[in-house]
Amino acid sequence: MTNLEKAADPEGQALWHTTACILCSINCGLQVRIDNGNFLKIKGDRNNPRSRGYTCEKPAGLRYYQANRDRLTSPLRRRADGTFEEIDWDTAIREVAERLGGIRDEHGGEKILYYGGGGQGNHLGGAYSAATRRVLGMRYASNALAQEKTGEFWVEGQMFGARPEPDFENAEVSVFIGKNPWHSHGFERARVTLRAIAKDPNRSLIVMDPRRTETAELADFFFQVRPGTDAFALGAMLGVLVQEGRIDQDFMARHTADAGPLLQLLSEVPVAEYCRRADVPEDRIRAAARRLGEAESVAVLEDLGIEMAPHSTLNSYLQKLLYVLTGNFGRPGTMNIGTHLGKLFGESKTDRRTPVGGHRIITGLIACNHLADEILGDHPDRFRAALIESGNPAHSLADSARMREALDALECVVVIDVAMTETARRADYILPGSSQYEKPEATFFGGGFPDHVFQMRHPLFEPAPGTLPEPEIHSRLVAALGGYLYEDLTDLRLAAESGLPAFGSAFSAALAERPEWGGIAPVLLYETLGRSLGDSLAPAALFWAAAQTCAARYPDSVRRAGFVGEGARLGDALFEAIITRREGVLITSDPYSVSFDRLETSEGRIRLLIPELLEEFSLLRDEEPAPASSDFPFILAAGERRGTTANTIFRDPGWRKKDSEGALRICPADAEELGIANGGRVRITTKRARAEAVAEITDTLRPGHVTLPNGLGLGYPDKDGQRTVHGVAPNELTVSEDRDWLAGTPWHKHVRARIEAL
Ligand SMILES: Nc1nc2c(c(=O)[nH]1)N[C@H]1C(S)=C(S)[C@@H](COP(=O)(O)OP(=O)(O)OC[C@H]3O[C@@H](n4cnc5c(=O)[nH]c(N)nc54)[C@H](O)[C@@H]3O)O[C@H]1N2
Ligand SMILES: Nc1nc2c(c(=O)[nH]1)N[C@H]1C(S)=C(S)[C@@H](COP(=O)(O)OP(=O)(O)OC[C@H]3O[C@@H](n4cnc5c(=O)[nH]c(N)nc54)[C@H](O)[C@@H]3O)O[C@H]1N2
Ligand code: SF4
Ligand SMILES: [Mo]
Repeated sequence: MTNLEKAADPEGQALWHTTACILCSINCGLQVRIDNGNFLKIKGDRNNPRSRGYTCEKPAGLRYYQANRDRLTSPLRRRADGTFEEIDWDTAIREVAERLGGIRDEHGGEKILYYGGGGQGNHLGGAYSAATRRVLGMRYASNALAQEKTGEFWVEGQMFGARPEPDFENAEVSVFIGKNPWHSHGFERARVTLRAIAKDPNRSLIVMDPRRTETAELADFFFQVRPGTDAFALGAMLGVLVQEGRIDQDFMARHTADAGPLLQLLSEVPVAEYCRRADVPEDRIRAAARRLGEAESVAVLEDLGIEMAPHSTLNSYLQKLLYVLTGNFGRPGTMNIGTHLGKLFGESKTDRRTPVGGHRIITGLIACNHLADEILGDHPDRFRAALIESGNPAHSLADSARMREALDALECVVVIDVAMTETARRADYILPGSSQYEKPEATFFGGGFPDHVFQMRHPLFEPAPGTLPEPEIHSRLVAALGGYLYEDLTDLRLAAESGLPAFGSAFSAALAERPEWGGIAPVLLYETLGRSLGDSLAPAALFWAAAQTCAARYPDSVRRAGFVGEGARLGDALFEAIITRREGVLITSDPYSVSFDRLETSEGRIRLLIPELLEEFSLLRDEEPAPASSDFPFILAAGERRGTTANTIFRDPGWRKKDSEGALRICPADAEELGIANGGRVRITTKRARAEAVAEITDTLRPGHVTLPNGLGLGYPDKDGQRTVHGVAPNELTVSEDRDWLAGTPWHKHVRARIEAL
């Protein structure tokens, strides 16, 4: 910096760049300083309208993501002996198009599975992949949402036809079930809001979790439930609400459809007995239910603790009944339905089934736990190939050994990733993406209600040599597969140079003339409007279509956010703001009452009766939670979120300064009985496999319950290229048949295990 520059900018503001964190779905705004292709300093961005300066401890380590020894720097092709050779991009695109195109021609494009599409910070690759999938005639997809949230999506589809989100900032009572927001977040500024709730005598926090988590420590009502028995605890709470006459009759009469059979069932719940089965005190369950019934506002969030456990989908249903029966919807501090810029998932209502097993496909996604069965074997409709993008199924899905076998059985596996993952190592072709800070990126996770903020991140660094942004990869693949000819795009390119209105008209006219272009619209936008933004911003082109759809669907909400214009001009204004306001843009603003208008059930009311789940609920009466077996006396929660985990986004173990091996947590009584010392080594045995870990003795756990962190067990090369695995890969221990009957969600929080001292 020259003295003149220093005088003009004494704080050195010009040295800071605006971006966001990619480590969880909240995507907090960041201010960063960079040097030499990597991060130098990182702090929260006070100008980000959503996170307002907040961060947790994790983004401080982002340099381990941006540069590490596992980053890919060239397209790779598998040799016959299983090793990889570098190839140039032209060869890679040509051969991938030939191989996948060949499988399409021989077996049909529907035999090629798409897996992934984005992680915690990147959803653009998935959005552009729609074009590649279309030219290849691919029909089936799956990703990590189909091993956690699809059960909840299905219930929401049945009840609301939409996805309500919690307003904890304003809630009088906040409820977390199988969710530890202190570490895992799930809503913005989680720790600030949790502390504010805990400090305020007029507000309450209710937590249901077998472990006394950091969140539970702040709770007014903490239910240290027996693992896997939430359906009983929630059923008991609902029973109290109905039996003590604490439901909101007026709300129900106005906004819900027939409730009769449900209320009948709940009136018969043996509350004391269900509390005993869940091992929670009846008087506290009654007190918490009364608190829910009386509160001005209640917001509820569930997560993996009940999704990845027995009665997964039923749990999601019961959780929603807590707030609907008490009328906590469509007001401040309750549950509300916001807007979307882009859709994260497909329709929940269509009844599609998987080709081999005939399993339900929810929101367009095949349950991850069914994937291996849809590949292995000789069923004529089995998958023959896979395109895997920004996902690591060989590590993150149940039963890693079987997942590896399934990947190896495919005729062709193509992986698009930034790193040499466990999945990439089994690919036939690996296409290296530029990192999430080397290209425009964004996520379509919920943006908040009543104010929805969207942030597009601008590239901070040049793409690492040898890498390409995913939109470029998809565009090249689509062109190689004959989806479009560059020379056919000249008119659209020229129109883009004359401004958005001209481009909009030309683009609609082009689609009307060539309907087959509709399916590959993302890459056409990229090659035309995108190129007019400059090559480094080209991937942002898709936001123009997203902005148009958003403005057409929610014109009043977009106007309330301050945008003006009629028709397509409103969408253009939104697009301009998205690509220029780096700290994030308020894209829609709503009155709370709009939630009622956004119910998309056929009746326009909240539907309370879900026959499949009512039946499962009634069967609980005869279900005694399975006792511990002598072979496997423990319940292992395989995959706990900690301050030292961030899915598999950090592969470099150097990131983890504490808990570097990812300890097995166990309570003092169990440790003593087994002769396990704090920091000592233990063996974990499940019906699937064995693993070794260090033990951490903690009184936060119940006897019989142990936990292992998620995101560990990744291979990483040392300086000499020797690959070692750090910590336990949780899914070596799990099996895919332990899953929910309806949505196929794995029971990762409920793995029967034996623990021994070593
Ligand atoms: N630090 C960090 N944050 C993350 C992530 C990360 O890797 N690291 N990953 C992100 C992702 S992808 C997700 S999906 C979310 C997940 O976020 P969470 O679901 O909050 O994370 P978990 O720790 O897996 O599980 C939550 C809680 O479930 C409890 N639990 C286990 N068994 C049961 C049970 O039978 N009943 C009940 N009621 N609770 C039970 C556990 O004790 C744990 O406290 O986190 C996101 N945020
Ligand atoms: N046993 C057990 N298993 C679990 C869980 C558990 O609690 N227990 N949690 C589950 C949950 S909730 C989730 S969400 C999954 C997460 O597991 P995955 O869906 O496999 O996702 P991530 O670890 O988030 O990382 C996805 C991939 O994106 C890659 N990547 C990063 N940036 C880019 C980019 O810019 N472009 C491309 N193309 N790739 C990129 C990373 O290298 C990584 O391979 O794990 C699940 N697995
Ligand atoms: S809460 Fe999530 S997005 Fe925010 S800083 Fe932490 S990991 Fe990053
Ligand atoms: Mo997740």
